[in-house]
Amino acid sequence: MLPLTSTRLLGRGKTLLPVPFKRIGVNMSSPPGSDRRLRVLVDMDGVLADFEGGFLKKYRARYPEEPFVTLDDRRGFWVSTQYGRLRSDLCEKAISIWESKDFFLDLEPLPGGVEAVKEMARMDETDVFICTSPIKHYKHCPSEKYAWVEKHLGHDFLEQVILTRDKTLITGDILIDDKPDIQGVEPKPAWEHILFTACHNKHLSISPSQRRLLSWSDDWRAILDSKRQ
Ligand code: DGP
Ligand code: MG
Repeated sequence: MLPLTSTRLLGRGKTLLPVPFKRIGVNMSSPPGSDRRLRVLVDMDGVLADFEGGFLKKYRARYPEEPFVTLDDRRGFWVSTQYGRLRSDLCEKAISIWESKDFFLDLEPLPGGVEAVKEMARMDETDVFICTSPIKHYKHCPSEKYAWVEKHLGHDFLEQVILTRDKTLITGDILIDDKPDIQGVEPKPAWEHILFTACHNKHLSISPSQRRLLSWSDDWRAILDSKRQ
C-alpha cells in the first residue's frame, strides 16, 4: 500500500503521487535545464523572513540605551560589522540578538514572499526550494528555521528546505538572495543569482548582467519565465 503522504505541493498537471514518488520519470542526476522543470532556490533571511526588521526591534528592546543603525542607514551585508564600527562592543551585542532563542522563529514574513513561494510551488514544471544558511551558533537557528517554514508555508514544505553554509554547491536555475556576493567552493555555480533588494544592498550598483528583484511585488514571474526552456 502507498504511504499516505500529502501531494499538496504538486502543481497543476503534476502527477498525483505521494511525495516520495513525486520525481518518478525525471532523471534525478540531470543538471538543471536538461529536463523541462525549472528549479528555483529562494533564500530565507532578508527574502522571506524579515531578519533586519526583527533584529532592530529586538536589539532596541534589549539595549534601549545603546546607539543603533536605522534600516535606512544600513550598509553592508554583515550587521555585526556595521555595529562594531559604531562602537566596538556593539558587535557582540548585535550577535547576542540573533543567537537568542526564538529570534529566527519570531521573524515576520516579508510582504508577499510566502504567497509568491506558494504560487511558484503550484506552477507546472517548477520545483521550489528554500535555500538558507544557518548561523554557526546552532542551538536554536536550524530548528527554528524549520519551524518557521512549517508555520508559514506548511508541514509539507519541510521537504523543500536546504540548510547549507555553501550555496554554490546547490544546483538550480535561479537563486533569489539578498546577499550581494555569494561565494563558496564552486567557482561557477549552476544558478543565476537574482539579487533581492534589501536595506543593506539597495544602494549598491550591480553589473549590467546582474538582475534584481526589488520586492515580491516586482515581476518574479517574468524572471522565472525567462529561465524556462
Ligand atoms: P542567508 O540569508 O541564507 O545568506 O544567511 C545569512 C545569515 O547571516 C542570516 O541569518 C543573517 C545572518 N547575519 C547577518 N549579519 C550577520 C553578521 O554580522 N554575523 C553573522 N554571523 N550572521 C549575520
Ligand atoms: Mg539572506
